[in-house]
Amino acid sequence: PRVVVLAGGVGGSKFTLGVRAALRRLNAPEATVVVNTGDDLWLSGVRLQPDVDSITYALAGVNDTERGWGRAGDTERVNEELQAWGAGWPWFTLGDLDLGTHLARTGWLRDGHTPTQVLARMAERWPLGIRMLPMTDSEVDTHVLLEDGGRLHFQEWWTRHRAKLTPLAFENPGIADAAPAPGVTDAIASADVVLIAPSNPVVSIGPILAVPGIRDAVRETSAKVVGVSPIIGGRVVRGMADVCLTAIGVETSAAAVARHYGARSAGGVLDAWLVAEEDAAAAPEVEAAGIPAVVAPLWMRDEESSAAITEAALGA
Ligand code: GDP
Ligand code: FO1
Ligand code: CA
Repeated sequence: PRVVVLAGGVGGSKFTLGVRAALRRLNAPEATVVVNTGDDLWLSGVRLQPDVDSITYALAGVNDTERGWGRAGDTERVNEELQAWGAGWPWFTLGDLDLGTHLARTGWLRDGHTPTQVLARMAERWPLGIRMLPMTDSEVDTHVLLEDGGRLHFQEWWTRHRAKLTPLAFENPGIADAAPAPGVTDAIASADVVLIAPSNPVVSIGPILAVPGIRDAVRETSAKVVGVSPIIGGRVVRGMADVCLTAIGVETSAAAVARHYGARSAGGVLDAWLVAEEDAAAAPEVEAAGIPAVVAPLWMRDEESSAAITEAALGA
């Protein structure tokens, strides 16, 4: 099957590894992952793409699996020097190997290549086995609006304040004028299955669907659209999706997130929703919203357990 995955960083990369493994078993390795670029930012003169890099490094097998971001075995010599200069953010670490990626990317962007072209070039270094596309070539970094009227880049809100400042809303300035990256809507239109990774529904999947044209492409494709719950046992596995969901008035539960995405038959994007075994009791609630629910183990402990989720989704 031709598979398209919509994904963010940590949940997205663990899921994408499983998609690749499952498709290899079917001898059908044709998959495209459309990656959130709302997390991107400029820092110390370089362009960072945290979710793009998390997935690239994970598919290449060079990621730091403990931290969930950056390169395995990285060092921080350049970062110490940046800190000594008072450059960048004191709470934000740029690893030496990771900085190589940012420098290469920024150089190519300055040479006039688009983010899509830059990502294609970066993907040539390793046999990733999955085509990666950014959601858009426009810079639409996610901002967090705060109660006191302030506004922070999502990365500052998360890495500096650890999501402790109550968010009122999330915004992607400029997104109304952004277009899907070349190839994104075609991939969705010609897919057999579209998978929504168990990524943050608000700041990872939210921005992807907010790029004008992407939500419509998902609504109109002849592919089956299957989502995987990022909530297990009524909790986020890690990260700050609970804080993000609360801000947009959605409960942190598998059923509430399914209702947030909505049934395709009722104006939403889902044809089916995978809920964790721990949330089996929520399945009737999901079905009541017109979304067929499939109960499956949703812990992505390793490539095998993640591949089993893709197999359950393909069976749905
Ligand atoms: P980020 O960009 O690094 O924040 O990562 P994503 O947006 O791709 O994914 C974050 C979400 O992944 C969180 O809401 C977690 O609950 C979810 N997640 C992480 N690990 C797992 C897992 O093993 N299983 C499931 N179902 N969800 C997970
Ligand atoms: N997360 C942190 O908590 N602290 C950091 O210093 C940090 C540095 C960093 C550098 C490059 C990169 O691609 C990601 C980095 N992250 C860091 C992770 C990132 O902020 C987030 O976890 C994701 O963007 C959340 O979706
Ligand atoms: Ca992210």
